[in-house]
Amino acid sequence: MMKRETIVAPATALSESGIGIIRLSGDDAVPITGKCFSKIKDMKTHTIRYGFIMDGEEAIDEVMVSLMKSPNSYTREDVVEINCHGSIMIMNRIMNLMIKNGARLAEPGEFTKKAFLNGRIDLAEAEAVMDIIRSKSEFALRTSLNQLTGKVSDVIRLLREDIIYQVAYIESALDDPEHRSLEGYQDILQEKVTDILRRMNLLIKTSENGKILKEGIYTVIVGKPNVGKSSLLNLLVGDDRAIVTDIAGTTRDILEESVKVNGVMLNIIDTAGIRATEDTIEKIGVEKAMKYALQADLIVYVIDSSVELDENDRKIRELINGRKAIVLLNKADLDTKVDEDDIQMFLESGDKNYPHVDNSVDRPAIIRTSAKENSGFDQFSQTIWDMFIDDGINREDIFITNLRHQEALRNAYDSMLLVNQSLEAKMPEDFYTIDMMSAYEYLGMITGDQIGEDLINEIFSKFCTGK
Ligand SMILES: Nc1nc2c(ncn2[C@@H]2O[C@H](COP(=O)(O)OP(=O)(O)OP(=O)(O)O)[C@@H](O)[C@H]2O)c(=O)[nH]1
Ligand SMILES: [Mg+2]
Repeated sequence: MMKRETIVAPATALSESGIGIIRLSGDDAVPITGKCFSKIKDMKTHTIRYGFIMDGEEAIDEVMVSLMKSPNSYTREDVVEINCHGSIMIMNRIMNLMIKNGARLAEPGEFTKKAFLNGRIDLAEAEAVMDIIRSKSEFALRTSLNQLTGKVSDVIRLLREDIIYQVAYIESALDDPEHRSLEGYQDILQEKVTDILRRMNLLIKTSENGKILKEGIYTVIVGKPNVGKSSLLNLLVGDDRAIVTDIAGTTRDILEESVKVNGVMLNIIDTAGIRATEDTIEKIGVEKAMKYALQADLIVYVIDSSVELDENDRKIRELINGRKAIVLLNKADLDTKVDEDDIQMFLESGDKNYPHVDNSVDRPAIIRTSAKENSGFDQFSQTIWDMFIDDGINREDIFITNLRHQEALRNAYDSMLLVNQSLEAKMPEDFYTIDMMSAYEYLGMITGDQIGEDLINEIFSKFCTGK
């Protein structure tokens, strides 16, 4: 077998702290460490020893060294971890010493890449390592842990097995028509394909919900000046976060806050009121508001129901056309000049002017609110839940939250849809084995069973060094 290069990197952040850990992995991890810590030569695997790292005669630091011999280590290679003092200078000196003794500085993610290449974990599990390090919420952490322990991979492997079994059956029947018949097989296959599509669809659904639960909904509040946008933000945050005055054009820049509404995180952005203006600063604010709205998952369009709609509202209508949106008829405590029907008509007439309406997006919900009297917001939060969280999804499900996995899953699903079409059109068998194979391959990209070296390198380069 080829000798596996020994790599070294700090496994903890290079910053002042109680301890710092330097990690080595490779066939020469023990002899390289041995040049500055001779005790390692008679250490047993999975033990830890106290001593000094020596640069010739000079002691560099007082350390604890642990040894994990191949194959029972993170990378499946010999792994040495040096627990030194968490000083940037000491860590750098030890690293330099290791490099002088024959180790190479690890690339970002290289330890985990070795674990993958040496077959200890699959790609989805490797990627979970990075997600765990970066997870920012409990939900994100649990999802990543599920992925690390192979739950995602198990589901994907089962799908792959089911697909390849059918392909193998068809191919063998085509090869050996005397002994195997495909008669009546299309019906059986149709059933299988329907089942596979259903399982994939559920995964895709959870992945959409997973993104929302993990990262929150990017929500942008838009509306004309003085309608109560900042009041809404303050109400949701439960604090006087934004300045609220009766002067139109109070908010000029964007303001970002995270709030939990009905268990769902909203990353909510308050913007400058949208109107035609000559004021330079306000103009920039309006442009920013439009730009943010274009990137939002959800647009909350606030209207002052005590004031007639005008030209500026038409501008905003363009903005929400075909997007996920909620219209709030705010200031419901005042005399009503615009009601639900007016809004409905207003939005519909907008559709005519813009025939390219995306029909997959529902008409915006219209809700009466009063930020002053705190009314209508229960309905608002319920609407958000209904819009974004699918029924039948619960938090214990397997969530595919990695974007790369989601894409592969969608591609696999599309390929299986083609199989479904061929079946319905009663095409000959060898027709759809091609599409089944491509679904099989797409799924294999998730676990790394079917993936090119370039992509592997790209995935691991996003890791931090030392992991
Ligand atoms: N009566 C009543 N007044 C409200 C309500 N919501 C907000 N206001 C008042 O309307 C005025 C404008 O509120 P803001 O929250 O600053 O409005 P905005 O949309 O952020 O305004 P700009 O930042 O200028 O675009 C303030 O005087 C609020 O107190 C409401 O539901 N009812
Ligand atoms: Mg404001």
